[in-house]
Amino acid sequence: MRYPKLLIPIFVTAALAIQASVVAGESKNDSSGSSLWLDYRALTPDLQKEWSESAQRIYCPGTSEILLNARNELKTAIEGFVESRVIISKSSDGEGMIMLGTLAQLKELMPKNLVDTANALKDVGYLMESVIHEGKKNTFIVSKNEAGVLYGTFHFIRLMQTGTPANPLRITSEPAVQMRMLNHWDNLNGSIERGYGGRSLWKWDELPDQTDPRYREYARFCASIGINGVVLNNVNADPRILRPDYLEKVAVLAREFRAWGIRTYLSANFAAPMHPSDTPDRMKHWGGIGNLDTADPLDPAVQEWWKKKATEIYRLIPDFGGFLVKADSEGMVGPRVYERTHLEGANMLADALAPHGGTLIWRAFVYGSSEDRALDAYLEFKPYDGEFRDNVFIQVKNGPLDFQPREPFTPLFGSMPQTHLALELQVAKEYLGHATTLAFLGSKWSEILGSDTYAKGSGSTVAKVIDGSLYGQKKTCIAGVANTGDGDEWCGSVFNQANWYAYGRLAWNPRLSADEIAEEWIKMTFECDLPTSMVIKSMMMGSYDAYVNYTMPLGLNFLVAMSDHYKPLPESRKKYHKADEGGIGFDRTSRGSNYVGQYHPELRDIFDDPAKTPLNYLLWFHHLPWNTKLSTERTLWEELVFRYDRGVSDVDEMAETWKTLEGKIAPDRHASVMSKLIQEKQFARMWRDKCINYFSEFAKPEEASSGD
Ligand code: GCW
Repeated sequence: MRYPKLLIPIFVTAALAIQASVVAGESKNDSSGSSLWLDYRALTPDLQKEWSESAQRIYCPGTSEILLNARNELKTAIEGFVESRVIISKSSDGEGMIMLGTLAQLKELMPKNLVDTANALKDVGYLMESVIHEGKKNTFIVSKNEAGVLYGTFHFIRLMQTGTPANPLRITSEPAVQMRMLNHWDNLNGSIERGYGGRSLWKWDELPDQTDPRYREYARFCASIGINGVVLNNVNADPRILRPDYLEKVAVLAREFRAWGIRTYLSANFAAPMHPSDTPDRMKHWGGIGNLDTADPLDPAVQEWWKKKATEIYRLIPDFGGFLVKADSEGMVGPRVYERTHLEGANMLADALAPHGGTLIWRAFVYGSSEDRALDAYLEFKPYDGEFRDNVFIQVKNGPLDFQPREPFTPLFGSMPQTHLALELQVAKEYLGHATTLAFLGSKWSEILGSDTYAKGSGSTVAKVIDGSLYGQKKTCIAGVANTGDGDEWCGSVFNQANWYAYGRLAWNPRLSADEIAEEWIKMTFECDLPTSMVIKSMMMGSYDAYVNYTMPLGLNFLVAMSDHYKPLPESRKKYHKADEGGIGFDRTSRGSNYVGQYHPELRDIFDDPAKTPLNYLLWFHHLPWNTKLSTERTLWEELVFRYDRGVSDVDEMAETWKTLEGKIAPDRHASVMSKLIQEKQFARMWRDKCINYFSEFAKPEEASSGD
C-alpha cells in the first residue's frame, strides 16, 4: 500500500481520527510493508472460533482521544482477525465483551480481586484478564492510566495476532523504563542524518496548516510498542526549531502524538540565545536565534532567555517533554566554550524547564583530550555524579566509542549511582550496513542490556542500571535513534522494521530475549506458516553475528570509511585498529590506555588479561601478535580470517535459506528481501576481501600461520 500524498487541513484531522484506524485496518493482507507489524490478517478458523466467543463486543466508557484510539484499534484488529463485525456497546451488560478503560471507569464492574490487582499496578501498567463475574464471562483490559489502557489493548491485539489461545487470559504488565524515547536525527530541510528509510516524516514546509496521515500512523506504531516520547529533530540541532514559527509546527505534531500517549521533545542548540552574527565560529552556518552575544550558562541574560523560551513552549505545548542536548561535541557549542562544565550547562537548562515539569537530557557523547577516545565520557561525567538536578538525564551511548557493531558497554553504566542515566541505542544502522543488511539488532541490544557491570557484585546488569532497580532511581529513560523515513517501508527494508519493533519491546521490558521478540515480530509481520516463521527466525538470529564477522570481528571497530560509515576503509583508521607488523588491536589494558580501569575490579581483571577477555572483544582491549594462539586453537591471524570467511558464508546461507521460502510468503516481499540479500552477499565479500588484503600486508600470513 503506497501512501497517497494526502494533505489534510488541520481542522478536519480530529474528525478523521476515528476513521483513520479503520483505514489502517484496510491494509489487511498487505505485503508492501507499509502497515508494519500491525497487519490484521484473518486468524486460522480454530483461533477465530475461540477468540470470537470472547471478543464480540467492546465496552469502553471513556471518551478521551487516547481511549477512542484504543477502542477503534481493537475493533479494527478483531474484525480483521475473526472476519466478523465487532459491536461497540453502550451498555456494560452482557457477555463475550471486552471491557476497556481506566480503573476509575470500570471498577464497579470488576470483581474485587481484579480491582486489587489493578490498584497495585504502577505507572502505565495494565491488566488483562477474562473473568466470570456475576455469572457473566468478560475480558477486562484495565490500567490506572489512559495510556496504559492503550498499551494493554495493543498487547491484547498482539496475543491474537501471534496465535495465542484465547484462554486462559490473565496478564499484568508494567514498563521497566518510564521514558521510552525515539530520537530522530531529522533536519529541518527534510534530510535525516544517518537515515536510510527515506526523507524525514515531518513536513516542516506544510506544517502547521497541513498535516500528513503518516503522523498519526507513526504515532500508532510507536504506541503499539510502548514508545511514549519522541525527540523530533537532530541532536546536531538547527536553532531555528525554537523559533515561534517552528514551535507552532511542533505543536501540531505534539497534538497528533498526544492522542497516542506520546510526549514531544526537541533537541536544543546550546548557542540558540545568541545573535546570528555573534555565534561562535564552529556553528556560524546556522546562527543563533536570539539577541545575545554569549551562550554562557552562568550569564543571567542567557538563563533568562532559556526561561522565557521554556515558558513560550509550554504555553503552546502544555505537556512538552523537554530538551535533548548535544554540547561540546562534533562542532556543537557547549559550556566548554565559556570555560564552564557540563554540569553547569545541563543544570542551567534543567532549571529553565523545571517549573513546567520538563526534563533535560544531556548527551555524554563528547570528545576530550585523551589519546584513547573511549576514556572521554567517563572522565568528563563521572566526577559530577550526584550533582545534576533531579530533572536531568545523562544520555550515554551503549559503547564508549560510538555505535560500533560490537563494543563493550560504556563504563559509566554502573559508575554513576546518583545520576539518572539514559541508555542511547541506535536503531538506524549507521555502522551496520544501512538498509542493505538483514542484521537484527535485538541480538546486539540484548547483549548490551545483559552485560554485567559488577557495580554491586555479579548480576548488576546494564538493564538494572537503566530500569533503576540497581540504585533505586525513581526516574528512568532509554532512547533509540530512529530508523524511520517516508519511504514505503518506513525503515528502508522489512527487516529494518524489526529493529524499530525490537527497540520498543526491549524499552518496555529489557529482559525479553531477542529470540522471543523476533518470533513475535515475524508472526505479526509475515503471512506464513509456523515452520516458515521458524526458518525466518533462525536467519534473524544469526544475522547480527554474521555482520560483525564479515566486517569487524574480534572487537575491531571503525574500519569504515569516514563519510558514509558504510564501506570498509581500514587504511584510514589506523588509530583504531593499530595494525602493524607486531600485531593488531588497541591496547586498553593497564599496560596501555588503562581504559579497563574504568570498570569495576572483577571486570577490569577479565578485560586486562587477553586469555580471559571474550574473543568478541579481544582486539578492542588488546594489541596482540599475529601468531598469538587463541582458545580456538587457531592463531590470531587464522581466527581473523576464519571469522571473516564465516561471516560471508553465513550471509550466503541466509540467502540460500530465503530462496527456499519462495512461495511461502508474498511474492513481492520475497523478491525484495532476496534482492537485499544478494546485495548483502556482495557487500560481505567486499568487506572481507578488503580487510583481509589490507591486514595481510602486516600479518605476513605465511609466518603467522606457523603458530607459536
Ligand atoms: O557517530 C556520530 C555520527 C554522527 C552523529 C554523532 C552523534 C548526530 O556519525 O552523525 O551526529 O555520532 O551521536 O552525535
